[in-house]
Amino acid sequence: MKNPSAHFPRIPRITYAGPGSKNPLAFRHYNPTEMIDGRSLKSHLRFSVAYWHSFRGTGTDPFGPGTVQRSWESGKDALSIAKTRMDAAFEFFQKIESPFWCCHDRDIAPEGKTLAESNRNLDKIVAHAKSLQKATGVKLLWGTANLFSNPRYMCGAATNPDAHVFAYAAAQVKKAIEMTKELGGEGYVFWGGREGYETLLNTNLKREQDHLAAFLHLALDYAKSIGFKGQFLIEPKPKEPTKHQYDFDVASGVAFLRTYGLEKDFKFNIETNHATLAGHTFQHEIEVATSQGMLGSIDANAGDPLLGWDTDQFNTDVKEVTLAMVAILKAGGLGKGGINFDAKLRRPSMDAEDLFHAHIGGMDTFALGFKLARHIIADGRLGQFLTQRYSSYDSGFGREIETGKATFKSLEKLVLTKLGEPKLRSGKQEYLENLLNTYLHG
Ligand code: XUL
Ligand code: CO
Repeated sequence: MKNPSAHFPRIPRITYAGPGSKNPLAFRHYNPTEMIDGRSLKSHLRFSVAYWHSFRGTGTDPFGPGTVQRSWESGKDALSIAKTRMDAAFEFFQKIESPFWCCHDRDIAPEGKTLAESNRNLDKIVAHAKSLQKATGVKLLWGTANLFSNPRYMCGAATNPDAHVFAYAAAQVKKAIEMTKELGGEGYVFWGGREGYETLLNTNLKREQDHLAAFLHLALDYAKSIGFKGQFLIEPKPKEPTKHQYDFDVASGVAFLRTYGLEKDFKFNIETNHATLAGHTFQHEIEVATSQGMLGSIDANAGDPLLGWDTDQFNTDVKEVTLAMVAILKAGGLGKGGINFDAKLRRPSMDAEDLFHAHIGGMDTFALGFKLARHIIADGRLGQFLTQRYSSYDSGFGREIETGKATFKSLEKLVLTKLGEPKLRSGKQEYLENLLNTYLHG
């Protein structure tokens, strides 16, 4: 990069100033170099910036055009703008201390008139991204393909009733996997895009699901054939843009992957606002994934409880994030996944500086949640309560139930001859909620 301050000249590199700081452009909880269990906080949390929201988001909504004005969005043609935009993005990644970024193919390079032209554009920008990655040390967390914006995908990509569209999507994903490999991506994400339906009057649900599975098998085969070692990830979402998305939530995703023999090769990228749209908590979706050993990565954001759509806000809810971090840490952390801010600024937040406030808030919230979660686990009272609550399964007939030795007959005999009526035991929810508050607020 020629001039590291070319695009955000008034904003310094964000540094850690501690919880007492009143500086709005400093971290209060995220100290990237703080060592915890022999590793830096930066390497525990593996933050990532989402290119599509932070560098392609314009502030448009269904009622009006974009509001943001970015100094780098000018140039002689789409490719040179794409390059300057990427310079700005890497300046941002460095200044905000994000070790990773994520992108769709079409976020970074303009789509051409033909697939061949789109591929050539992508090659040029990928080469630029590669040199910026090398110069800055910022890495690609995961790559993906945009299979939802272009009108050709209006009725789905892999689930399109027209095999021609399936073939086009296959060609696009082939290239997107190559892009991800070239940039050293740690993973490759499949968010369902428009893989769903509006009405069953025009939809063969079984064939569409079969086609989606066939597509994922083809993607896996191709990735293996070119030696791409990154983790494949499914990102469930119940609705929006389609009324019913096939990857509804983690539980239905597990069933889908197992049905089609894909469960060993895929994990989940769990997004907070997708969880809440499905009627679950973020923690619930993480626990369903970890219970299957299938937690892959996190798309960090938040919805608005008063709205029913994907608002993709930066998450500043310490309680929600702490509970999610407890679930993540109990499962051994994020491994090669990370915490990707799949979140966008509100439409009136049109200043470039707002990008910094948003990410500082998200990063601080996750750093604080991480620290609180470690404290909760180390303190042990919540864990002990759970252990105690299930202890009747640790020995005797409870153990026999868990190990498959009990039968309906043996259990009936026990109840009739020995156990009688079970004693009621409190679930202690109010006590536990108070305990959680003491961790969060003292
Ligand atoms: C859409 C969404 C996507 C995926 C990547 O709701 O979350 O941005 O994360 O395609
Ligand atoms: Co997402």
